[in-house]
Amino acid sequence: MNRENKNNVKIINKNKINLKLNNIVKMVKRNKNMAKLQAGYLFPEINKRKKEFLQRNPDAKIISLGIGDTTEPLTPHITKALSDAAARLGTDEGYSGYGDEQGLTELREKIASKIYNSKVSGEEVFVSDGAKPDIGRLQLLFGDDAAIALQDPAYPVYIDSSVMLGKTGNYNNKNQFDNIIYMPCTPENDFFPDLEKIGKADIIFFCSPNNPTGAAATKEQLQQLVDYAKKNSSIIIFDAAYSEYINDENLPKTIFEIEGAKEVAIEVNSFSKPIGFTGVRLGWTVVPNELKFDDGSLVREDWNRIMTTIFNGASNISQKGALAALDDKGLQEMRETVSYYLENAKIIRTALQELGYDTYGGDNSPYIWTRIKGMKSWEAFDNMLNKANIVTTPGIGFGQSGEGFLRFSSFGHRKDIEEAVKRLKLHLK
Ligand code: PGU
Repeated sequence: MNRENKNNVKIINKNKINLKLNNIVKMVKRNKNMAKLQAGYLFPEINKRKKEFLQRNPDAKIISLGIGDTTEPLTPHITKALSDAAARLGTDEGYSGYGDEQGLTELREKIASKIYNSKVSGEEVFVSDGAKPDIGRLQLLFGDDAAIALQDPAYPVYIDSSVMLGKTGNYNNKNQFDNIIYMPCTPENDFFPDLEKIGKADIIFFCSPNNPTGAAATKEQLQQLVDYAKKNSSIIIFDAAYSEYINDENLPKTIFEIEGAKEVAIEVNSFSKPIGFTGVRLGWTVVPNELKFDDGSLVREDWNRIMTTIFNGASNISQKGALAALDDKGLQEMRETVSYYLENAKIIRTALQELGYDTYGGDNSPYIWTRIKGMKSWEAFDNMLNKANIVTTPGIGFGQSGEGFLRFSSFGHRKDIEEAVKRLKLHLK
């Protein structure tokens, strides 16, 4: 090939590359909010590390005390209701298609009476496919100028969904997002934020019993929160996904036990943790009639508009299962399931305390929050995985104030919990 031909080939190739580049330039722009996120979602990241560890150590018998996912089989009464519901769908008379987007009226009313002691009405309860999707959808209620406050540490969905929906600034050099009010909740402040210091928040995400710290707020603490919200015209999004784990009868199981809460709070809850519906999927959100926006319109009406537009109702089979879970037999089985996991929590907590660790939670919550002195969270996570082959969750994954902590989940078969405890005693002395 002579020099001229070579040059022509070069030009043709360059044009091809330019054409490709042009194609790339012409692609749709990435959502700038997605680009603000710093890493993947916490739990898949943990799973990735676990898989890599297993590739290096194929014979390791890993015990997972990481993600809070239930392990015990569904109880008989609930299982029967689910299978009966499925069988009915296979008959001419029993088949049903789309249901009400808000859920079965009977279930909404049963949630109102059995869980809320009729402090809320069925009309205020919206049944859904789980608390996590509701947390994401709730973000649509508020504009992107709403000032959002979060507990630090917190369930990562609150911050990540705020970022995705453009309610935060950029990630800053403090490893946090601008325009978010972080409320440190640490052993030093009894895991309850100093509300005097936070300025004006429009939306406050608050989780009790808390994931990850296991702290369950007292009536007095929640009253302070409600009073703050009233004074500042804020709305509290109260995540009560672990409310059934509250043993202590003096502790509030719902924000609606607090005077004035119906004017300032929305509550999210779930059937995942009390009856093992993490895979079946079912949750609900309570939006009280008293809750209004500044123009006097009802928040409940906007929530209804959102749910009827982008949600098509929860599974009819799951809802029948939940109805069974809320009758006397179902409630008894629910208590047994919860007690089983709480006993696991006690076994783990006792072992960690005997080894000299400072632990929190685990009495009214399935999580034990443990300070690992002298180590950062990911280092402690790797240490636990390498030495004891136990997967935990690094505290830093829940926020800056979680650095230096590990979260132990008590969801697991008893024999695995006992084995985990043996390993802790052997390897972490
Ligand atoms: N709210 C809180 C506070 C949670 O901890 C979880 C689950 C949910 C809601 C989810 O409820 P669903 O009704 O099942 O949607 N947290 C677990 C699982 C991780 C995850 O990504 O949800 C955990 O390990 O923190």
